[in-house]
Amino acid sequence: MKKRILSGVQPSGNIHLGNYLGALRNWVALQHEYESFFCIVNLHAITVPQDPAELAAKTRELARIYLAVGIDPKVSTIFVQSDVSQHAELAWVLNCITRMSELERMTQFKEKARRQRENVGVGIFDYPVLMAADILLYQADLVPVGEDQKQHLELTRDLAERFNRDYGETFRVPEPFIPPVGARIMSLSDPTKKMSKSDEDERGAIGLLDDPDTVRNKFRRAVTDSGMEIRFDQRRPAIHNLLTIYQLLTGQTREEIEAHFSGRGYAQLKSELAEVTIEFLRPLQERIRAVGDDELNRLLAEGAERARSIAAETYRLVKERMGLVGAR
Ligand code: AQP
Repeated sequence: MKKRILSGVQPSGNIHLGNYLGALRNWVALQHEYESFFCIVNLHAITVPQDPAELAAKTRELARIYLAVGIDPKVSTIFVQSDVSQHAELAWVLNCITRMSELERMTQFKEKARRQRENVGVGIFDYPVLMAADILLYQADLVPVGEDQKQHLELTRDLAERFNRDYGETFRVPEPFIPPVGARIMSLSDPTKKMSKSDEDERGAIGLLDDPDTVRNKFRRAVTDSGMEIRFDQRRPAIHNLLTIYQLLTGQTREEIEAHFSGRGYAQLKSELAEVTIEFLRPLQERIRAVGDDELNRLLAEGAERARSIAAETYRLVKERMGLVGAR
């Protein structure tokens, strides 16, 4: 039997190169080796306020992006989280075995709470528990994510182990899969922060749907470090970030890239990187536009049905283990 993977992206804003290089790209590579479930995590997206019409549109846009980057619905299951009610149900159960102190420690919560300061939603606080439910429902062996999700994965493992210990063997304990390169693509306007959909400064992220002029402008205005040399050097995070994006999009080795840019300036790097990115995005955007509405509806309905069958079986077991029974 193939091992299983599960991962997801929130339909909360413009999907960017960080999401692609840190997550989606690896899903495509892994899907033939693993039985794969790729979720559009709209229940996670509503942990911050969303415009309903926009959320619905972004959910469908993200499904198109999954298909366009190369997720093959013949081998992978693509579905929308809110189509499978067991995600929210299992999250409640897991809430009851999670400690406040565990969630208070989460870096993402602390960062988002700091940005929102007043009226921080309970949903943001509880986000990692819902994520644990997403993963454990499918008995995933592996969870391909960017570096930022590592801490959440550790909590998922702890909750699975705790439940198994207290109620009997129920969940598979998943491992994170974090790519060796690209796990943390940084903001173009502040290379100390990760590239993020929710960044107020839109210049920090290259959206997968950005047009060529926008891409050129964003790279042109990207922050650089002091110094002149174009080398992969962790101590110069801005250039390191630009070079990492270049490396992942061209498939060239670091040595080839350093040799290519030897004696050239930052402006050259930025303009070549912009063109490489535009050439990568052009066919991707065409494929996104080519996915028809009917095709999308059919795929999402099939995906939800397949996901539901597995989620229902796990949740039935959870209820049995916990004594959650009613009429027989
Ligand atoms: N900058 C990044 N570099 C590498 N991987 C990244 N991921 C996100 N940002 C980077 C990975 O993308 C997947 C989906 O992320 P998400 O939508 O669930 O939310 P996120 O991690 O919180 O990403 P954003 O873009 O920062 O969204 P907002 O601003 O809405 O919170 C995950 O696997 C993540 O690791």
